[in-house]
Amino acid sequence: MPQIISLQPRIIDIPTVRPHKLSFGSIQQQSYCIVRIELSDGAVGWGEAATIGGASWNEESPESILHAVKAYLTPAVLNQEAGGFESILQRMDKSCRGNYFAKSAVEMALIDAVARSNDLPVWQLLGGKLHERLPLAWTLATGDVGKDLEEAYRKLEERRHRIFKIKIGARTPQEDVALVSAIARELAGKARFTVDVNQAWDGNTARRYVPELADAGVDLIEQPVAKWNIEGLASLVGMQMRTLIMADESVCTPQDALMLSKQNASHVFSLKVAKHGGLLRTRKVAAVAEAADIDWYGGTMLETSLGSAASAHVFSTLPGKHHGCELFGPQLLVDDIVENPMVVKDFDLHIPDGPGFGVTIDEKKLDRFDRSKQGLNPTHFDLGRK
Ligand code: MUC
Ligand code: MG
Repeated sequence: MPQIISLQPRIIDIPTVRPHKLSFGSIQQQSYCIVRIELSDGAVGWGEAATIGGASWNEESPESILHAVKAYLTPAVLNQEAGGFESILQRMDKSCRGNYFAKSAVEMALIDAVARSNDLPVWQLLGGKLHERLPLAWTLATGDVGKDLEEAYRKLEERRHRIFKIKIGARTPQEDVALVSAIARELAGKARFTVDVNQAWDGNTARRYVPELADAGVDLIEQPVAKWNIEGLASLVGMQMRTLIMADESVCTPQDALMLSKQNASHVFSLKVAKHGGLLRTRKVAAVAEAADIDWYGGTMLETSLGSAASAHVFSTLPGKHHGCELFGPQLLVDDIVENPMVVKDFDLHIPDGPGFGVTIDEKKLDRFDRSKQGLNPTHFDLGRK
């Protein structure tokens, strides 16, 4: 069995094609920590951890990820047997608590390398593919109804997306409900809608306005309240609306998943490789969902085609009821870091075959976007008016 002989992390920054507005601010660039792992048999694998708005989506940032990988995770994994995934996860946990995004980047690169070393697609290593394709959502987040509708019509026309997630929470709830209702009315019968509040509402606001979003025709409401507000989520589930309540920031570890299920606090979990700490732990959270009769949704941290392909591989192996995925990150970026992005056709994302994640890294692109070569762009994130 080959060993891990080198691990090289770097930060890259890629501008977005337009400002992307979330409840906590507006981004104009996405930042990634990219990890390259080399094995003693010559196989090379690539991993990625994406953050949104520096350290504002959760506690980790590109800089903290780079530091954790260099200072703690590299010494924990160097010279270890590459195929010992669980033992490597344990070693990373021993040397470094939390830091799930950082661990996910290392584990992703390792799994890619081992799959390539065995000439297998990653979905095969993970137990086999149940889905050849998944419905692919797009996020409307320009903050302007006219621009959102223009974008939605273009996506429908191109047959890329007919599920739209609308980012709300930065304006007043009344303004948000008006925006969502206007978009849903205009596109009625042509598309389905979800909204993501990214924790912006307190429980009373959510109980007041979630039913209005349900009346507007929204299928799924993602993280309306703070990540700690499990009782708030449970009270919304208890309202028995046709609209489903989805946890995102609240569900990171398998223990979070178990606690949410015990408290009847979610109909759906948004799964994300980074926040769960890797592909294997994504499967563990999905296993809790399956056991608790909770659906899953293939979430994104707006990864490049590398992280999106890794996510697509693990999502393709998951049983249980799902609501498609939102691995549209590469389309939001001015450029990509792979030579062969995943195929999007007839509103579905097609799961790539291998070897590894089935995408080939373009190292010239990595150099072009490398922060150490271009410097940090301080205007990339706007905290907004709140
Ligand atoms: C999130 O919280 O879900 C996913 C899509 C998008 O537009 O933002 C992200 C983060
Ligand atoms: Mg979310």
